[in-house]
Amino acid sequence: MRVVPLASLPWRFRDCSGSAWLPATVPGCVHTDLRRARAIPDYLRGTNEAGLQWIDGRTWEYAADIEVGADLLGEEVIELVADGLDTIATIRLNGTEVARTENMFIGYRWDVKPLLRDGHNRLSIRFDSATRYIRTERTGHRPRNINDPVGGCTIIRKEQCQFGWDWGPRYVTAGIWRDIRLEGWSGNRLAGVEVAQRHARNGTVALSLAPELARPDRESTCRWRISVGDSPVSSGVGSRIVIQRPRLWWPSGQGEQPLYRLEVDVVESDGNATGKWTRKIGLRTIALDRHRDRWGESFQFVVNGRPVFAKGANWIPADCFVAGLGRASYARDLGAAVAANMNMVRVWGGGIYESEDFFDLCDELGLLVWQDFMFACTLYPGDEPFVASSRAEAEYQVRRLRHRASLALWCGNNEIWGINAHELTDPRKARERADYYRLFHRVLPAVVRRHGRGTAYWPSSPWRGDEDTSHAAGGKRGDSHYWDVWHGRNPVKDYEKWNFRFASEFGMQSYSSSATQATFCPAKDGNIFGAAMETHQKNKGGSQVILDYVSRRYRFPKDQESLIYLSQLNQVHCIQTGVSHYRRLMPRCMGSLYWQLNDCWPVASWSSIEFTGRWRALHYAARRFYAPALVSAHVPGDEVFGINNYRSSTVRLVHLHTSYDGPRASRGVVRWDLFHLDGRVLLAGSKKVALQSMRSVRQVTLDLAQPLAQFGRETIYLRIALDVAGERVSEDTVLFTLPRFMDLPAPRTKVSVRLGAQGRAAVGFTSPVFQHRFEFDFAGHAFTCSDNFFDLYPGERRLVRVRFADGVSKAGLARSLTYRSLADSY
Ligand code: BMA
Repeated sequence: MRVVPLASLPWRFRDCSGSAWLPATVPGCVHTDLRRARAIPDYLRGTNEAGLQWIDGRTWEYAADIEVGADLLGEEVIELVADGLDTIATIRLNGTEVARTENMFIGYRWDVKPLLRDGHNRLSIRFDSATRYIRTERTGHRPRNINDPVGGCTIIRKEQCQFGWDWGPRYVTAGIWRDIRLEGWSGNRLAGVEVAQRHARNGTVALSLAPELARPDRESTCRWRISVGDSPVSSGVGSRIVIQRPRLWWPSGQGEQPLYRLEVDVVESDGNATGKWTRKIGLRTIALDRHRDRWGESFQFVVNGRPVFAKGANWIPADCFVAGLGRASYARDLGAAVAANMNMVRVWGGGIYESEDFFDLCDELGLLVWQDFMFACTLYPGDEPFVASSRAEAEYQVRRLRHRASLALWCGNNEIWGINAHELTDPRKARERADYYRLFHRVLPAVVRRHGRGTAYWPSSPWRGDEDTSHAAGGKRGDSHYWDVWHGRNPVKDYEKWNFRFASEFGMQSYSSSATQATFCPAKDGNIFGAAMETHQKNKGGSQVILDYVSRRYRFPKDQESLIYLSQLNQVHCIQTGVSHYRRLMPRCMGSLYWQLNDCWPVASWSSIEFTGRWRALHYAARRFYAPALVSAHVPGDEVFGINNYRSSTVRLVHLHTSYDGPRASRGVVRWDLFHLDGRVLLAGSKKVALQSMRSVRQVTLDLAQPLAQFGRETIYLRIALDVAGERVSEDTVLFTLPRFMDLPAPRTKVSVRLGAQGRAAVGFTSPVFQHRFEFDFAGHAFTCSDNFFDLYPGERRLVRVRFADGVSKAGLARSLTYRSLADSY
């Protein structure tokens, strides 16, 4: 096969309503090209979003000149291959129309040999306005809009969150968003190889190879070679490979992630070579196990026969412009996910089917992928062309991703049933219901069954296997989204009311750090309630909700910087409450994926990693609450506010639980120390505990009625810890009232800095008094660190390992170091 790459050509683009040609980038899109040409202001900055909405109303044309020689023209077939066109595209070669497309998620291939000339050729792709398309097509489909502020995004097969979401801007873009090339071949072309794995009881793994040829009805033979790392494993001829002592692929935390490199050459009986197919595969089985049990029906991922508690978060597109995102764009946040002890990400259905780079990283890192099909929230049309396009998209994507070691599940959509159940069960909406069932219960599962190599299909998230959307049903079966905290403004403790089998979404917003805000907003416009910051808060009333939750828990902050900090502490408190509860419920609950891991632009949102890569307090906390061995406290009582704001408390008992999901049983020691804020230890104890894999155990119950009565709940706190093999693996602080009612002592901190080689430093913090959620920063320096936003206990030095991206000096570090804890916020 002869491949002529086209992305690297000097492309140009223009506004068809009359502007001059400008240089373009492929893969790329109109917005980023306009910005590179300085034709528009920075789309991330301030309130600029509003002034850039004209772009999606125009028609854009991309063009390139292609030189073609006799070598290529000598091939029998020459195809133009486009892996992604966004979206309403008309493709012309030398002035003749090749095709029109309407689906961003399908890779296309057209025979263009008859149109190609020896020498100079001109390829042009015109992108019609997607917003105009929406207004003029499928005019009979006008569902209730959920996230798109203008409406109509479900009419088109295009990244849905481009139309605006409650964490992202509305930039409806256009362009050649993935690779484009010419492929010339003669005789036959190897399109792919379908590889089936059979794991036998005796531990061997048999692979069977089924080559897929562009001209299928011909005899062919596979020559294969398999290696792992740098070591060859075996090679041979035929369609069956038996691996005697396979090294199995495991999710992170359960074992290693060996990837076998499989190379297959397919040769036809007349000796014609059709091509080579190379993939890295993992030897593993992954099943979604739903068996009847005492609570209803399980919902758990079983990898190589072992049930695995899914720990992770939801993934949204890494950028509001997804064109051209590469490995580096993904490595940062997926690496951070694994660093926070996650083993699963859910690729949420309002974004894109992610690239090979994304899946390479998930395979290498051991991150299971719950993969939604790209349908979210609002009802979709059911006309024949729409369904056919959706089916073609599913076939393309399922075949593209089916060999991924990390691929754990195909899920039909995000929340469409959950949000629209009322309409879909209304007898007057029979057509909508029929359309919904057809797409998500027949068309998509049929594609997964046919091409998905055994990967499970689940119709929607959330879904309970029947139409019941109640929280109670989620305690029996299926997966659940829980938004009573945040959207419903319920008390945080309500997380503990429901015993979900699998929590696939729950979240709490916070503000991005000032450092991230400075990247899009000059300080003078940085007031959090001003226009620039509100442009970067996409949940209607989001700031009110943040303030509501912050004011329930913390004192009135002394400045905006402190409000941002408190918003992040509150986010930690909420998500930690949820996750610890779900982990305590194990094995009834077998998954916790909080909303959301990442951001697509700098914004106030539910993410634990800011757009700039900076970790919010939540991400440091995630590393702690997703640790393999966790100690957590369940406090059944609460602060109670009565008539006329009189306050009392029902707090008395504290249950200490261990939750353990390491692969091998272990032992540890649970410790607890009850402190007075003046530094005295009032009570201390420890207990040796057994840690069984995938088990949570209530290990200790403390009755603190006496010290609470004697000292008052505002002056004491409990430190809980879990040690394994003499090492502290988990630690937390239990407060007995809201932090705003505690008179925290004035913080005093001693700092030591030891600078090592290659930007590494060991920084020690000591405080004579308890400091809650101690945060440090080296302003102006990019760094990663072993911990942050932790508790400092009196007289105990906390050593943190810091790694700086650039060169630093000790004096420079001392100058840039800032720190604070809760008592500094008011
Ligand atoms: C969930 C998601 C998203 C949304 C988020 C926050 O339901 O599926 O649609 O961004 O809530 O509201």
